[in-house]
Amino acid sequence: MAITSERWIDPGRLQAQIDDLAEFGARGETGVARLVYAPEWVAAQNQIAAWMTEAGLRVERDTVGNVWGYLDGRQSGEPLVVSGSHIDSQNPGGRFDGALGVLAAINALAALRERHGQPERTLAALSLVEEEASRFSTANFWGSRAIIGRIGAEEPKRLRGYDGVTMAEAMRDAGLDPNRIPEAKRDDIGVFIELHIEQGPYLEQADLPVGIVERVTGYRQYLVTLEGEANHAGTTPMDLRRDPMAGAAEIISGVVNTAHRMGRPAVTTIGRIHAQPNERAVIPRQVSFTVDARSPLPGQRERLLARHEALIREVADRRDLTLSLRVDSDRRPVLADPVLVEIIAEAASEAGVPAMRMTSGAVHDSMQLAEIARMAMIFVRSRGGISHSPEEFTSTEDAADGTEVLARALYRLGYA
Ligand code: HGY
Ligand code: MN
Ligand code: MN
Repeated sequence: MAITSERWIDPGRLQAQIDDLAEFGARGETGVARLVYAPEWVAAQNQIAAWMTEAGLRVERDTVGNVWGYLDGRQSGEPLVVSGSHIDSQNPGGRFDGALGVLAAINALAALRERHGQPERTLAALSLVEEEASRFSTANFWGSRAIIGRIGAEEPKRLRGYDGVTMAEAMRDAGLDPNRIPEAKRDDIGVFIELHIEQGPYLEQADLPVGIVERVTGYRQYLVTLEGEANHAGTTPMDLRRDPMAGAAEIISGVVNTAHRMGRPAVTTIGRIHAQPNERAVIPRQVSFTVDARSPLPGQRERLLARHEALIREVADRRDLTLSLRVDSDRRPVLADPVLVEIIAEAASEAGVPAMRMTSGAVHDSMQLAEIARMAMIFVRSRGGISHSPEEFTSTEDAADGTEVLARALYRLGYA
């Protein structure tokens, strides 16, 4: 715990809410599986709305299901200063990814209201509906995309979850009308600050509780589908095969090694693979897999992607496989607003919270909102650098340190 004379944030209240929220969609001792628009997600968003009301915030739900809690300012018509994150999780994930940012925003605004009363400019806590793509593989930040007006009219019917349900049906199940998504679009946000767990090892290695994000990584996610010819595993000579699994193996090993050889900060991951018919003694007819490639350095990202695409095409061609290369997500790296970075650094120093500037290797809602607002992020240390796992853990002290920094940054933005 950092040393400071007086704290605005009550660590006990924050921790109690982290624990209580983790009950919605709890899996095992510490896991959470809270998929967007599922019943446990609806219950969690209702709980968030209740905590916002308890904190003295004016609560509004938009047409996509984001929950907003406003601390209204004296000056109406000024752009909003917003902080928040998402409450959906990986399947299963941990208790902190996204959830901590929502709870930090609520606790920061509660503390500001209790200590300083009404702000000059309106501050808002935001609980976004979806970030993880854990139910709909291409939902791509459903909540924040709705806010920036980037959801295509056909998407609610086109997107189908792993459970076979369309996005439109899932929204209706949660009491929302997919035809009204365009109404969630906003043009009144001036600042968006997202507090998030680091999800990586750097803060722990530096023995620091808090990071100030200067840049969020760029990435591209593909679905690669290779199609060949199914045949008998014993009778078909190797040289006569059109084997998509052999092609997939070569590509997978190639792209992962390309990122490895390129070195930090390039990363490439194959997270999902599916073979058909998926039988022991059958050469598959089709193999599809995801490729997730990232770098926060624009030039390196382009080189990485170019090499991956060249390899994928070359292998498919040489092995006489039919290739479908679908791009599901594609974002260049995004810079945080330098003035906000300074404000957060000053807030950390005022709070006595040691912090370092860093890069986010994960992608975040903040990248979407950066299109319409000045954006910054505050990271808090993740134990062991582990995330997207029930093992994810952030201590009460670190969570409170990050929230303290957030509250003091919001004070500078809302009250000065
Ligand atoms: O994949 C990501 O970086 C994010 O956690 N969804
Ligand atoms: Mn997240
Ligand atoms: Mn995540």
